[in-house]
Amino acid sequence: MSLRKLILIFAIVGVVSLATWMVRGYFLNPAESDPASCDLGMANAKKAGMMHGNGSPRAGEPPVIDKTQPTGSAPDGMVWIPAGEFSMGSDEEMFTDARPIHRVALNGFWMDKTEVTNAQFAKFVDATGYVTLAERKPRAEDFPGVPPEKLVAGSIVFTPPKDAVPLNDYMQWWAYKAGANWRRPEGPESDLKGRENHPVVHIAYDDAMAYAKWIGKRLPTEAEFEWAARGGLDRKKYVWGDDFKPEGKFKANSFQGNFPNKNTAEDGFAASAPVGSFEPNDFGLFDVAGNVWEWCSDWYRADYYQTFSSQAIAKNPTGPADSSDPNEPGVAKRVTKGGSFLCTDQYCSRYMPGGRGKEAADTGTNHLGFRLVRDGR
Ligand SMILES: [Ca+2]
Repeated sequence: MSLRKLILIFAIVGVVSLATWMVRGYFLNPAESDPASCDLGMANAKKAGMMHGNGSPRAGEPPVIDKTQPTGSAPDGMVWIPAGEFSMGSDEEMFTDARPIHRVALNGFWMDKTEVTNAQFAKFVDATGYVTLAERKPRAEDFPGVPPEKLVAGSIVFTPPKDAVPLNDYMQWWAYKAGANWRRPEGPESDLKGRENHPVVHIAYDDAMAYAKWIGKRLPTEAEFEWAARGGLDRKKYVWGDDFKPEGKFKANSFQGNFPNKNTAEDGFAASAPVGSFEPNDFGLFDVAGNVWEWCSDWYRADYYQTFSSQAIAKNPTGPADSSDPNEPGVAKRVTKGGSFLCTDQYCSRYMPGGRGKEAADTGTNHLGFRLVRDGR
């Protein structure tokens, strides 16, 4: 079963609590993680001889940045992300899947300065007639038992409750909405008017891949995204440093107030913001923390970081060969990075560069988008 199928069954038939699964990756509360599953992952890693103890060599050293500039001018809307070496991952207690911090070396590459916008995605759709997954009617053969008339295209929309709710019931704030897709982010009654420059959302992995193929770029690897997001800083908590609000200034679009019911939007945005609304990081990238989650090309495995050798620096890692999420066995997921406008230290802190997200490849939501990279030099 894929996540999308589960969500559809939940939404249409109302028999399974599926939104729970959907948000686990985004809002994983340490108190609610499944220790048995995590232990199993560790045991498997040990069995496979992948454990190495205290992190790889040089994991405690500052990043190395290759100052060599690329030849030729920058592709439109992209910045050069230098080749280099850094310490990837996080020691934050809640990020159980982001340890140990390990050393990674990467080639340089070009990266979109911003998330792909609605206007940019519209050009692609105009040119190709592409129809996103959320706009397609689910196939009856994929949803046995669901009456055909109830197979309705749609997507997952953040739908906050009026009052405070316990934070262990995700279904209180996520809902499958018929008719929600990139053109209508909150459902049939919404549109993109005035949001041309916002990140496109409700994009499934294959939708992002189709856009990338058309424009001649690719999704970043998880390591490329984290290296780029950190902007050359050394193991800082946020992509701009260790202080959440330096000089009282918001540096990213996140969630303020009481999650999920009361969004005070002190940073100026209750939902997505136009790309580039906040200052760029030191590599010139906007919104690599907050605003919307972004797809990476790697498969997600909760135990992947445990596989790095203590004897070597990982060079241009592209992720594991398959996917495994103990919180949702059997559902293949890709990594997402960067967090979203729904991230808050009260509950989800994965807008920190070391945090990892995950999503089933066929699932889009209204806080998940993407940006692309291109090999350089
Ligand atoms: Ca906000």
